[in-house]
Formats: sequence, structure tokens, C-alpha cells
Amino acid sequence: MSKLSSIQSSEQELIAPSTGVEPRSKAVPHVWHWRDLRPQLVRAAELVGTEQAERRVLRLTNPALSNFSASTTLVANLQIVMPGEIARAHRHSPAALRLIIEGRGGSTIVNGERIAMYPGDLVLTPNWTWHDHANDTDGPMIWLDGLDAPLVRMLEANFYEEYPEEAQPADSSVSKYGAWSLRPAWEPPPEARYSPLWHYPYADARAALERLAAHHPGSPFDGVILEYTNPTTGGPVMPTIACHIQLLRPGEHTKSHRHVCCTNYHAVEGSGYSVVGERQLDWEEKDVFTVPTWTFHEHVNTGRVPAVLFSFTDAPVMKALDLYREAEKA
Ligand code: GTQ
Ligand code: FE2
Repeated sequence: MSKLSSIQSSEQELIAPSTGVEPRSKAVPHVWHWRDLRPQLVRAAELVGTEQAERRVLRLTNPALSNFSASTTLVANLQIVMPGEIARAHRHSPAALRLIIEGRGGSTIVNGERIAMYPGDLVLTPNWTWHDHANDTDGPMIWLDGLDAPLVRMLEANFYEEYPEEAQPADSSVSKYGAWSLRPAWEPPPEARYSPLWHYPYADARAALERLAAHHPGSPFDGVILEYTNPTTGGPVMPTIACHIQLLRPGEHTKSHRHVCCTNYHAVEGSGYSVVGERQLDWEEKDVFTVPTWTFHEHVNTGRVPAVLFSFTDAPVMKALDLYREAEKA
């Protein structure tokens, strides 16, 4: 094929479709099972020493993507920090989140604020915030890392810097912004760019889900679903990534819909399956699965107890650029 004709065909796809064009993701629906992942994490901890511990992650790799990411714009990595280890302090322009999976009381230090991590907790390390991780407990600390690194790389906006010391001096005080509707009045209001609150304990999210589930049917597509918010705006926690947590009642089967954004899910509790495009993804506690953009998905709780799914998505990017759409299955 000549250069000219290949240009023509891609132009055609963009502007002259006779049958219409819709997004078709390169990524495929996929689930990664905890039962396969945990042994690999333990092996990674044996093979990779403390010196490189800040890079000891398993990258969940979408079988159809060549960028070693779970989805097109967002990575989902699993990180393990062993007892006594420190993952060195650094900062970068990709925004990151952690959803704690295993271990109790290890800490992430974000711009000098020490955050103790417990299973189900969400911890944010927004764009250019210093972070290091320390495990002074007697078991491994394992969490899911979500980052917008593929998007930032594609935009050629990636900066990275190491902190001059191994760890930052940490203040053990409770977050100044932890009281949601109350903020320190001796300082100007925080900039709204990203949430000034970096720790969202699971106990609070779980209790809120339970309270709502007792009184509200929730969304037909997602059950009782809550967005983690930036308390200064009520909007998403970071400009590139929104985080949600949802409860599916025993037997609940949601309606199918799709939207222009990619989403990675983590089952915090319970078991069930999701129909994503042509595939049925069976999930159990601690599994991770990915829903590519513009792909129909529905969720089913097959267990006898509530199922809780955490998810993170690039929807704020799509909304900021006026590219977001949503449609329900006919
Ligand atoms: O914990 O700082 O999975 O910088 C990828 C890049 C984790 C981290 C990742 C990172 C980190
Ligand atoms: Fe990092």
C-alpha cells in the first residue's frame, strides 16, 4: 500500500464514514485473579531487593495492549513492601492512588503527612506530591497502584524527581482536611486542582454504603455507588482520575451501559461476575478487572453477602475535553 492510500484510509475513518464511527478500544476486557497474583508478588519480593523496593510492582498487563498497562490511559499495578522496608521518596507528574489490599498499619508519607494504611483504604498521591512508603509492621503490605502514567507519557508531560533523602520527615497528625466540611481557617482555602484530603479510610466508605443501601435503590447500572470527592469542589479527587466505591446487594444484577472512559475495578469484598463486551469476567475478593472505553458492562453479585467494588476511571479527562458520553443498552 502506498503512503498516500494509507493516509486516505485513516482520514476516512476520522471524517468520512459512510456507516458511522464509534470508539473501538485496543484494550480488551480482562480479569486478574488474586489467587494467581499473590504468589507472584511474594516471588517478586524474593527476587527484587530492598534497594529497588520502590519499583517492586507487578504490572497488570492488558493482553491486547503493548504499553504494559491494564487499560489505555491508566495502569493498575500491584505493589508489595516487606516488613522493615522503605520505598524511597520521589515525586512525578503522573497522579497516583493506592487501594490497600493486605497488611495493617504500614504507611505512605505524602508531602510530609504520614498516612497509616488499612485494607480497603484509598490513599492519594496527586501530581508532583512527594511520596515514600514504609512498612514497620511484621507482615507484607500489598496494595493496588492506579496511575495515569500512559496518558501523561502520551501527552509528553512526564517529569520525575528523587527526594534528596531516603524518606521525608513525617508529621503524624491527622489530616487537616479530614473533617470534610470543616477546613483550617488560619490558612487560605486550598487550591481546587486536586483533593487536599489524601486518605479515605474504608470504614467510612463502607458505613456510608450500608446506610444508603438501607434506604435507596441506587443506580440501575451500578447499584449503590459513591464517588470519592475533592471536599473543596465536590468533584473528582484528581483532575485525571475519579474514584468510586459501590455496593451490590446479594443477587443484584445491574443493567448494562457504556461510557467514554476506561475503568479498572478491584473487588474489595464479595464475589460475582461482570459481563463486559462479549466476555464474562468472574471475580472474587481482591481480583482486578478492566472495562475498556465504550464497552457495555453489567455487574452481578452471586454471593449471599454484599459485594463491594472499588474503581478508578479517566472520566474526568473525557469530561474536561467534552468527549464524555454515556449510553444504556437497548
Ligand atoms: O509507589 O511511587 O506502581 O512511582 C508506579 C510508579 C508505584 C509508587 C507504581 C510509582 C509507584
Ligand atoms: Fe511514585
